[in-house]
Amino acid sequence: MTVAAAATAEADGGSATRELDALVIGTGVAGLYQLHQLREQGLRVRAYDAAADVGGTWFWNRYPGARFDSEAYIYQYLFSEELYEGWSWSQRFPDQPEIERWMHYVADRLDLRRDIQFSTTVTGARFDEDRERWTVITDRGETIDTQFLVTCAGMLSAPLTDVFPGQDTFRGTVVHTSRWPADGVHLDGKRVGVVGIGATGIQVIQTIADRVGHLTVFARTPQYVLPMKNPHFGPEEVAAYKARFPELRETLPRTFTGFEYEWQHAWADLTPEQRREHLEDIHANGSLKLWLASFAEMFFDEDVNAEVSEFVRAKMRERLRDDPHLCDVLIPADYGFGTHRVPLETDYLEVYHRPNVELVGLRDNAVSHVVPEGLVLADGTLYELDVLILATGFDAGTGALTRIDIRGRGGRSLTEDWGRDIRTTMGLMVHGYPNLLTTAVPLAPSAALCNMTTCLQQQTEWISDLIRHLRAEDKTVIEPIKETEDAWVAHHDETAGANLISRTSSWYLGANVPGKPRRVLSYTGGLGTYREKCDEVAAAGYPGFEIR
Ligand code: NA7
Repeated sequence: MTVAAAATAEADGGSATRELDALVIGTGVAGLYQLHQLREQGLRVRAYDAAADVGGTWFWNRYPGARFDSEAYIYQYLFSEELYEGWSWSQRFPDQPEIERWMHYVADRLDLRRDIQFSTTVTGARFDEDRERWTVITDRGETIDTQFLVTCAGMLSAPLTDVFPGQDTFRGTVVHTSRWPADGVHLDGKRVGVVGIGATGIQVIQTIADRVGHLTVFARTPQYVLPMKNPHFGPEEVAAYKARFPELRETLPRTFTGFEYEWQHAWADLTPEQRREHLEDIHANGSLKLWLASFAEMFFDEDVNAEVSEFVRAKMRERLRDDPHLCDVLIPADYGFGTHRVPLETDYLEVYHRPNVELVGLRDNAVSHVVPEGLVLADGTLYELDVLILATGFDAGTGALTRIDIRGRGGRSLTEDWGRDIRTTMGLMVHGYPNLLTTAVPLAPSAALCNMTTCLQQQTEWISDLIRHLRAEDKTVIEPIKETEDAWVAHHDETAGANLISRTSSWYLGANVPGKPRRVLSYTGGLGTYREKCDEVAAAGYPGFEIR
């Protein structure tokens, strides 16, 4: 059916092509706000989500122990004091059910649901060069004709679920953490295996250890961890953080990582004793501050990094009671602290002292395959299990979009393009894909290294301003020219190359997905700088972008 015929069919009440000014993919933190902003501009806009309700990450990740590593009072929308005031958090780092309730509150307060279609996966999108519009299709067989395609699909929403051969032969339950069923998985008294000790695995392990019969943790790369301090918030604490709204709204968007803290001291300005004292203070803070705001030099200077790494290792060794096996498997020795995601935890290391918990190191003996009875390692050892939990991570940054068949000018495929080389213009657009506007994709801070609400607000606001500008100028199409993208990629790579993050193999570089082109996914120049650069482009009328 042609687009015109489809429009007629719609008028007749039959199968239809819906016409929009903007289609938003996703209704998590970014998608909800993007929908709100574009609707406020008077656009015909509609959001689509594969999930049955709003929340994005916080819809999908309902595994036991899922919670914030960002303080609740900064993981917030800052555009409306009324919205901020209307919700009170019960804890500094609340858990998934509370976060999901907050996202429902946002959707209800802003009356967003009437423009959202749930349980619908966008499967393809093609830019029609004659009409200069996108044709989008969904798994429900719908076709949508839209001027702008705005992706708010999340940076960690393409789970790596098919990890081991034979998974489908397993007699028990196998579940990826981000596909945890809403009605739960029966774990009490069971023999449970967890593969993965990233931020997710850690939260699961520390939460279920005392419920299960026997827990086997399969750990490959050791992981630095920091203890979380998670006090409950009563009326006084809530009033205190709410009073900070004007300050937070002013400062957060200009910080390096979108968190409320910034570096206070230069390494060289302190004596060894003062450095130690400072690290101890920050460690006691029980947040990500030790990672994101102890010493900036930690990210650039190997000697400084080595000292901070040793500080964290010593803390871990002590809690592991210097047990040689536990220390060997759990404490990193060959990469520096902070050079990939640092998780917060609560009594996680202590879990390994429990009699019902067994730690299996995979570095020299990888998982081979799954059989009906359980998991088999390379040396043939079988671990019999009732439940196998895969905390095996995501195809980060790109996966959410490369799993959609997105075709730009000349029928070029984003999946193929990013399969060769991951490139974007400021993480907001891609050369060759006019009117495709992206959030939480590579080459912006929101691809990993940021408090997501802060970063995603900035990106969705930039996109809204861009669309407002085009409409005011009576223009309909925008695309970054190749040279603009080349320059951004070069700047990104230069910035990343100076950072020790670029030397640690992790999902921050796409290293966890076989065949994925390597590039530091996140822009490492800091959110404040990134924001300035984005604002400069907008203020100058989008030089380096072809507009017509
Ligand atoms: P991560 O951080 O990617 O962690 C995945 C874990 O799974 C990690 O320990 C991996 O070990 C392990 N893994 C993955 N594949 C395998 C195989 N084949 N064998 C053994 N172990 C494996 O994902 P998370 O979900 O924990 O966290 C992602 C982000 O979500 C997190 O940073 C927060 O921002 C929220 P490896 O390190 O590859 O050796």
